[in-house]
Amino acid sequence: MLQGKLITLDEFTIQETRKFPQATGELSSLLRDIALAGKVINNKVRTAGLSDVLGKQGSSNIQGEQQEKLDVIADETLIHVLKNSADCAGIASEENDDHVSYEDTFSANSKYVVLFDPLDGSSNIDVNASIGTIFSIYRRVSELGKTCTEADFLQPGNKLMAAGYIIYGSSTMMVYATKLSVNGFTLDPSIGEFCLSHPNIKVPENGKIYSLNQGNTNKYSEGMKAYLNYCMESNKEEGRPYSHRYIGSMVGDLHRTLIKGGIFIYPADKSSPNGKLRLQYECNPMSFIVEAAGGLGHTGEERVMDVVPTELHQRVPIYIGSKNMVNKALEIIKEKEVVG
Ligand code: AHM
Ligand code: MG
Repeated sequence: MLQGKLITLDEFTIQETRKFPQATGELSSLLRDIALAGKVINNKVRTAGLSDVLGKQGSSNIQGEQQEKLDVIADETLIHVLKNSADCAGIASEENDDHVSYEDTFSANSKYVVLFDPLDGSSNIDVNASIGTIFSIYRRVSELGKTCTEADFLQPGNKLMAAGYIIYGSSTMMVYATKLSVNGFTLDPSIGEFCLSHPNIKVPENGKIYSLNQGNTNKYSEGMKAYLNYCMESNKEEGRPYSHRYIGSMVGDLHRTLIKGGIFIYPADKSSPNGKLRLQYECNPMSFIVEAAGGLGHTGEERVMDVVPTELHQRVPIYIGSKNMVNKALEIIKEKEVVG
């Protein structure tokens, strides 16, 4: 924690905005709205065991996955808060089939659209492990004054204006990135404000933790198996074997990676040729955050953020985290695939 004066998220974003005379403050105000939704969701998550919100909703999302009750509450909260925001033209959510264009005049004149995964890692809800909300903010490409269109939501990650996540862990934190920096704010429940606690986060270039679902090894490519062996191989100078840590919640696993360094992988495998994680709701925002902190996010073929999305719910393989670890993984996998 910083010693001395508390800086709230609002104060911080206002200070940042002042650095750019042409800035209108709309992005700061949108971040404030997302933080508000985060606080509402946090409240539901924190009391989930007490109220009747744990467990399955009994419906499925577009991907055919069962929705948890809290998934639905988080989704509705974000949609509602952003609809009332003066700075959001529309949203797209991992939980819904299509994007939603807000029809009112304020929204039609807003320059930004927001994409989100309302509650990532939701299989962890019932066991009280870290889960999170992931969000992305794009400047719309459709005509201002009209309702937004799907093209606004199908922009590559390299066009992101900002991205972030709110992690509901042992404390609640909001981490958000612009191209300039990544900053973390811890929710002080006594005053209900996110306060700057992790200024200018940089992901270490090297790390000693690998994070992936090792139970899927039999389905991995020969290249991935070779990389796993490398992680588990003994090499004193290089600090191997590495430790394996996997929560099964991308926000939790990547928050650790951001702070401590390491690599997080959700690769393609025999049953999921494009991996499991979604480009627009998980991989792009997380790559934007990690790269703004000095790390790397890659699909194995190209930078995640250079993939041109063709559909809202598309999936991509992902290798993300400390730059040197990601490059080493890609090198070993390529080598094996060329030889094999
Ligand atoms: P969700 O958005 O339905 O919660 O699924 C995404 C989650 C990620 O948080 C996590 O990294 C991954 O799924 C875990 O998948 P698996 O259980 O296959 O290892
Ligand atoms: Mg998710």
